[in-house]
Parts: sequence; C-alpha cells; structure tokens
Amino acid sequence: MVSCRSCRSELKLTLIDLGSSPIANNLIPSTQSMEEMSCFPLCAKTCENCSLVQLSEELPRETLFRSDYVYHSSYSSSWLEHSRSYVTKMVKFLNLSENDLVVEVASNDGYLLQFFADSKVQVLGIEPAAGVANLAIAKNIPTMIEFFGVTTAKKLTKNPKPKLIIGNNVLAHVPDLHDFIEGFSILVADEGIITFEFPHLLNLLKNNQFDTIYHEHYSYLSVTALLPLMARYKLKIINVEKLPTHGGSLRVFIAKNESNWATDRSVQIMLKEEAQYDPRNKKIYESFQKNILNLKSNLVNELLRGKESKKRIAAYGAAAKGVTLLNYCGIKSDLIDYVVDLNPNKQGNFLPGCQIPIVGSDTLVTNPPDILLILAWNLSNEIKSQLLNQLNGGMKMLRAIPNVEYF
Ligand code: JHZ
Repeated sequence: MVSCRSCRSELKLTLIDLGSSPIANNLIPSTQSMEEMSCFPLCAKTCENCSLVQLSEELPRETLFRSDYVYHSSYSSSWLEHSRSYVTKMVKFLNLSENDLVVEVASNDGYLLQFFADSKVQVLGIEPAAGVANLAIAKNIPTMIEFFGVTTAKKLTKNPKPKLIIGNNVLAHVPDLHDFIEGFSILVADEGIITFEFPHLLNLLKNNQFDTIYHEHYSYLSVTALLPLMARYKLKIINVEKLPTHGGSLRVFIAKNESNWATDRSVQIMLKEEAQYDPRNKKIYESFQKNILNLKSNLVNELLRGKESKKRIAAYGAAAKGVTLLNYCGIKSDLIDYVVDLNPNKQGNFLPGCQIPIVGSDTLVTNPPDILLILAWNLSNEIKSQLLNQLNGGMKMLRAIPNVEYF
C-alpha cells in the first residue's frame, strides 16, 4: 500500500502516469554514461482524503540534491527581480533591522538572502546541495550545508529566533513533510512569519503543466492540502498571494496559531477557487489526462513536420521540466539538435534520456535553428527579449505548454 505523505491515507487515485523517466537534474557528461540508462517511475497520485497530489514512488533525497546539483537560482534576471521586490516588501512589512534574523531554507546560491544582507538584516541560509551553498558562502551569506528538519531547527534554538523564515520552491522537494513543517514550527519566533512559495496545483491542472512532474517534486501543492498539515503543527495560513512565477505560484504567509496574526479573507477565497479544480474530481483528472495525450501527439507531429520540411530544430533552457516533456514525448537528438542554456555548469552535458547536448547561446549564432522549442516556457518573455536578433532573422519560437503553438 502506498500512503499519503501528509495524512497517511491509502493512495488509490492516479492523476497521471508518465511512465518512467531519468532524474531531471542529474545531467549526463557523455552519451556513453550509464546514468542515462536509469529511469524511474513517474506517476502522480491524489490523496482522496486530504487532496495532496504526490509521486507514488520516491527516490532518496540524497540522490536528487547532490553536491553537483545544477539548478542555480541566479540565472534568471526576472527571478532575481522577483526576489528583490519580495525583500523590499518584507523589510517594510515586518520592520526588519540589523537586530533581526531572516532564515531561508533551500537558499541555493544566495540569490535571495543577498538582498536582505544588503538591507543590513542578519541572514542564515540552509542548503543541502554543497555546490550552490558554497557559492552563497563566497558571497558572505552564512549557510549551513544540510537538509532542514527538526534536528536542524533544534540546533538553532540557541540563536535569536527568526522573525521571518522563507521556503521558496522547496515544499515540493521534501519527502518527509512532517519533519520539515515541525522544524519550521520549532524555529519561528512566537510572532514571526513563515512564507512559502510554490507552483500552484491549480495551474498545473488548468494549463497542462504536466512537465513540472519530476522526481525532485515529491508533492504538487494547494492551500486545501496544506491547511491540515499546518494545523497539525499549530500553524495557520493567514494570507495567500498569487504570483506569476513558474507558470503561476502561490505565496502563503503562515504564523503560529496562538500568535496575534489574523487570517485574511484571501485564504477562504483561494479554498473556494481550488474546490472548482479539485484533483479528486473525475471530470478534472480525466480531462487533464486527455489534454496531455493530445499535447504529446501535437508536439511530436509538429516537430516531425518541421524535420520533413528540412527545418533545423533546437531547444532553449535545459530546465528540469524539459527532461519530463522530452522523455514523455519520446523526443531525442534525432529531432532536436541541441539545447541552449546560459548556466555554464549545464553546458557540455547532455539532457538525460534524450541525449540532447547542452550548449551556450553562441551556438544560436554559429548554427542557427529555424524552430526553437522553449523548454523554460515560464521564462518566455525574458528569453524572447534576449533573442530579438535571431527572431528578426526568421527563427520561430515554439512552446508546448499550455498548448503546442508558435508565439
Ligand atoms: P527553470 C526550477 O525548475 C528548479 P526548472 C526547481 N526544481 C523548481 O522547483 C522549479 O523551478 C519550480 C536557463 N535560462 O527556472 C536557466 C537560460 O539559459 O524554468 C535554467 O537552466 N537563459 C528547484 O529547472 C533554465 O533556463 C535565460 O535567459 O524547470 C530555466 O529553468 C533564462 C531566463 C534561463 O526551472
């Protein structure tokens, strides 16, 4: 029996079964590497009791968040801008000063805490992937290199309690949600605030974002599913904001039950909205499954049509979600010549499973494609503005999410 990682009920309902896929961020150094052969089941199930969507089989977190973890948060200027404006808002909202401590869990390369440090607020990052953590340390962002949970929270009780703890795009990455949330409840100050940002399940369902399903994402989140989990650790969701990032995310504000923070009406409004797209509703999951099959056939047909008419096809953004898309659709290096990514740590490697080489942006000039499939569709605007020269030269940009279209 597979049980829900939040409420422990038996998981019976399949939201989508994507077969098996390689680990998205474990890029392979050569096409001969054995690692490209290892695929693992990728099936998302819904808990009929608490509605949490989650993978039915999990890989150990140490396999996923290794010291050579390739996702660096600082390679998107729009994401950095998003982070900077959050910091400005929170410094004002919580009246943060040099006497206050802000902690970020999964602080990556220090992309966010650097802005709090600029405002002279004390900061601490907690990040298990040593490679990115060391980049943060090099920027003078104190960072503990470990997975967060109750053990880490207890180690920190000697410090002043943080007025703000942040978890951006990390809740989905946590196999043991109980240990993780309990850790936050231990660490946060009595009148402190926790904010979590995560891609919203509602957008995954509405906008066919099935490619965001990969092993790193153990859970697919909604306010409906989070409320009972928070309640168990005497925490309450007091506010919900909608964000445009990562295809549509939520930022939830959380406080201790017994704190003086009141609950905003945005929480009830969001619960109502989510009820209309309940992943337990047969109509919802059946139409989602149908849409994904259609999308697969439309994308493969479009690329085959391009190949038949001798078009050169490349992709942009060696994003983790691109690995799910290409492997699920069976698209390999016979259809796509290369994928461009600005992160030098990704360049020189191959996307796992589909053996597509990752190259720098200069290849777009030396070997320009006719069609460019944007795998990082969430960053379309930012990418489009960089590629104006090539677009004027006749290159067309294609995306698969939410539907297969040129844009
Ligand atoms: P991007 C990430 O997923 C990481 P991914 C993570 N798994 C998560 O949880 C979700 O977000 C929410 C590159 N790029 O952000 C940088 C350019 O080359 O869509 C990245 O490699 N040129 C933690 O991996 C990739 O594209 C550019 O101009 O699906 C984008 O990856 C820009 C803007 C980006 O995330």
